[in-house]
Formats: sequence, C-alpha cells, structure tokens
Amino acid sequence: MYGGGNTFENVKTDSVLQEDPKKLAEFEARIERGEKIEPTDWMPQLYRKQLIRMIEQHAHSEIIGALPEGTWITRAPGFRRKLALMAKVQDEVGHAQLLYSAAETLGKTREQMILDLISGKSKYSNIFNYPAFTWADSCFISWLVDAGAIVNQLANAKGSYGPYCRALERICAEESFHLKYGHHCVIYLAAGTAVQRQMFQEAINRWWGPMMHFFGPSDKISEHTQVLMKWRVKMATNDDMRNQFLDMYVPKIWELGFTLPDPKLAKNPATGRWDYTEPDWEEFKRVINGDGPCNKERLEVRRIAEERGKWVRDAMKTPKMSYVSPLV
Ligand code: FAQ
Repeated sequence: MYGGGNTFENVKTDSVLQEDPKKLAEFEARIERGEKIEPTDWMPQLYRKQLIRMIEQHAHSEIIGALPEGTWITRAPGFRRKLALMAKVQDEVGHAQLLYSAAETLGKTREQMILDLISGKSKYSNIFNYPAFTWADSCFISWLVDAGAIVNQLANAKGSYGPYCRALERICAEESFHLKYGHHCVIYLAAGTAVQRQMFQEAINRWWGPMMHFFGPSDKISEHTQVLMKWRVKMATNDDMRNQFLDMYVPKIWELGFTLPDPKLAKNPATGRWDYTEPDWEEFKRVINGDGPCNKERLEVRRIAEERGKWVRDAMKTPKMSYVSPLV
C-alpha cells in the first residue's frame, strides 16, 4: 500500500459499508450497464471524495503544467513556434478551467481548490516539478508528456462520471494538436545538427525518470486504483497505462535514433509487456510531497497570480453571487 494510507478493505469498512445497500447496489448496477453518473444522481460518499481528489489534482496539473513550457514562450526559436507554444500553453490553462468546473459539480468550490493547491495540501503531477532548462525540454513536454496525458485521458473519458468524461473528451481533442506540434518540434531537432540532436538526447535523459513516474506508482503499491477501477473512474491501471505509453512511443523515439536511459528497457516477447528498471519510487514520493527541484517555485508563481488576480475576481462578482453549493 502506497504512502501508508487506508487499505481498500478499511475504506470499505469505514465508508462504503455505511452506505444504503439498496442505493449502492443500484449505483453499481448503473455503472455496470455503462451509464454515466450525473451530479444530481445519488453516489457513495467515497465516489464523490475520490472524484474530487482526482479531478482537482488533474486541474492543478494542467495549470502548473503550463509553467515549464510557458517559460519558453519568450525564447521559442522563431515566430511560428512562439505562436504555437503560446496557443498550447493557453489551451492547458483552459483545460484546468474545464476540470475545475467538473470538480465543482461535486461540491468543492474553486476557491477552496486553489487555496489547497497553493497551501501544498493538494497534489499535482510530479512531472511539472522539474526545470525545462533548454528548448528541447519544452519539446519533450509537448510531445511525450502530452502523449502520456492522452493515453490516460482517452481511457478515462470512457469512465463513469459524466462531467469528467465530457471534459476529458474536449481536452483530448486539443491535446492531439499539442502532440502533433511536439512531434514536429522533435523531428526538427532530430533532423538538425549534431548539437540539436544532442540537446534532445539530453532532454530525454533528464525527463525519462519523471515520465515513468507520471503514470503513478506501480500497481503493487497504488492506493486508489482498486476502488477507482471498480467504479470505472480509472479505466486502466497505472502499469497498464505506462505499458501502453511505452508500446506507442518507445519505437517512435528509437526510430528517430535516440536512446533511452534504461538498459533493461525491452519488450518481453513472453509477456507482450515492457520490462524496465523499477522507477525510483522514493524520488517520486519526495517530489509529489513538495520536495522536488521546482515545487516551491511553481507554487509561489501560483500564489502570486492568485494574489494579483484577486481584485479582478472581486470586481466581477455581484454582491449576491455565490460559488457552487454542494449538490448532496
Ligand atoms: N503525480 O493510488 P495512486 C497533463 C499520487 S495532465 C503526482 O496510484 P491514483 C497535461 C496520488 O495522487 C497530468 N501525484 O493514485 C499537460 C496519490 O496521492 P493522494 C495529470 C501522483 O489517483 C501536458 C498517491 O500518489 N493527469 O500532463 C502521481 O489511483 C503537458 C497514490 O497513487 C491526471 O491527473 C503523479 N504522477 O492514480 C499539461 C489524470 N501519480 O491523492 C501541460 C487523472 C500518483 O492519495 C503540459 N489522474 N500520485 O495523496 C489519474 O489518472 C490518476 O490520479 C493517476 C494516479 C494515474 C495520476
């Protein structure tokens, strides 16, 4: 069990078993039939809690994810790249908006979510806590981090919670443009000078570890997978997503003549899955708990944005305006 939290069995005892068994059975039957659960429908408290946690973290990841690439807008090589990167970064912030709205339908206000982000209470994706030193780092994010996000989001768009699935469908449409943009940037470097190729190889070497972490802890230690899969919020396990990503993108990276910094990485013909060196889960834990190379800087940027934008939000509120109230 990861991070010393509740086991699924504990959760079942403490929370799910307190639910009305008839309502719970009907809810699970609806999920089994492939129906979408909507905000005003009955749902177990644990389903609501898990969805808020996951969608909120996803929203934070998009908004923080805009930062490492955002620093390259002013330094993008050429006007066309600058325009494309600016549009991409703007899209990521838009994704956060969609996701915060989806999380709000479950009863947590956007203000509270932002406060929990900047106080360090809520998590966001590990990968955005690393610095984008070079233009090639920004290309790695646009191609491969977006690719990883699409693998995850395409699967989960078929999940059970209506507002999240609809947000994911819209996000995936835009992410596929990001992926093409990123791939184009990488092909350009790959077909460039020795220095350009070296620059991308170094970016791969820096980002491969965080990329392997991106899909979450291995299934053996993942805390929430079981309950999220049962209620079809997650449509594949962390290891399955990681494996699918490797299946789709390792051959493409190799095709371009780059290497990956893992001597064990190979497709196992017997299992049909990828063998790889176990990612460093201690580093992962440190980074997601606030102690990565850029965590402090990332949160500080968000804190300043929150502070500076307050007068705009206040000016836009009417005296009677209130944020979302819980739909329970
Ligand atoms: N980073 O029990 P599990 C993007 C935490 S969007 C940080 O396996 P779960 C777009 C987890 O929260 C990227 N923390 O968790 C873009 C839990 O801690 P908690 C984000 C992580 O939920 C591209 C603990 O570890 N995508 O990139 C991570 O079943 C380019 C135990 O883990 C989403 O959020 C991690 N990587 O599975 C933007 C997709 N992994 O909460 C800009 C939706 C795990 O108990 C540029 N989320 N943890 O304190 C999901 O699919 C799932 O939440 C997983 C994790 C798969 C991320």
